[in-house]
Amino acid sequence: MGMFDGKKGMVFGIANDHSIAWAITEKLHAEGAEMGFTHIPDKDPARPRMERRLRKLVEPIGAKVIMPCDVQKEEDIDAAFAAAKETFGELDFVLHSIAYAPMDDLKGLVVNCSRDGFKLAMDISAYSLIALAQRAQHILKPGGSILTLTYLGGEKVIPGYNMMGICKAALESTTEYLASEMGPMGIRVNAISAGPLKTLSSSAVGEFDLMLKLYEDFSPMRRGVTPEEVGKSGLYLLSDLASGVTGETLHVDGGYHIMGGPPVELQGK
Ligand code: 0WD
Repeated sequence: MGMFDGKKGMVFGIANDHSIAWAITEKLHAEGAEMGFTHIPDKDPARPRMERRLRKLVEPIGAKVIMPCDVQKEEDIDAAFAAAKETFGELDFVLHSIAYAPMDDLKGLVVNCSRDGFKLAMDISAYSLIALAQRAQHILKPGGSILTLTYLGGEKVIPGYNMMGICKAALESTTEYLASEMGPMGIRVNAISAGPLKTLSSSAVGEFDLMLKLYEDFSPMRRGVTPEEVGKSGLYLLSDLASGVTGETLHVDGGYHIMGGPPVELQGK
């Protein structure tokens, strides 16, 4: 008996097997969940790289829906939820694991960020959670759950994370407002604030090895976290085990976020 036997959900944001959404999906699948998946629309239909990458991962686990969805397009989101309704009837969970910022704006100082880059990053990285929740509210069962992925850069200044930090602050606030509004519908909305993991997205942020070293030196657990650990916590928040938890940002970061200074053994060095 799996914890998700008979449960159905939609997963947005698997780019490849390093994606955090994939780590969570693997745990959900192991517990019996049935899922549908979306990928970024391929620019060249003759070479559907994104679709192929996703298919390779999710067909073997019995994906019920595989389709393109650009979260900037209302019609794409409508189509994804229409397919979910047709295939599953009702849903038990929605996983949102999506972020994007134009490289120049992401790498540059916030003070130099362009208006267009800011709008685009906010649209894909923060508004998209509202856009998904807007549709999901009509097919999520009472007891259903929405989960998104965030990072400490939304709470504290992490030099190098730059404008994405501002997007994450908006995303975390969005999580709380949605939780407040959807609670009466019996729907929970939570976020996981994950420690740095090597994925396509994080390779764009840069200085990944330096970040990992910081976690190894400063976090209470003196190490980074694994995709599997984020997967397990995702499973928890989407499951009935977290039936009393909503509006929460759960840090899966080895405790890094609680530290206000270096560990004693590093002081004075
Ligand atoms: O260290 C990390 N990797 C952390 C990531 C630490 C803490 C949080 N996160 C967050 C990210 O900010 C993001 O919100 O986790 C989420 C997932 O990120 P990921 O798993 O690290 O990255 P990735 O595997 O690249 O998945 C993000 C995906 C996109 O992948 P690419 O690399 O192709 O941009 O977001 C999706 C896409 O699949 N995405 C979109 N989906 C629909 N419409 C769009 C869009 N317009 N843009 C990006």
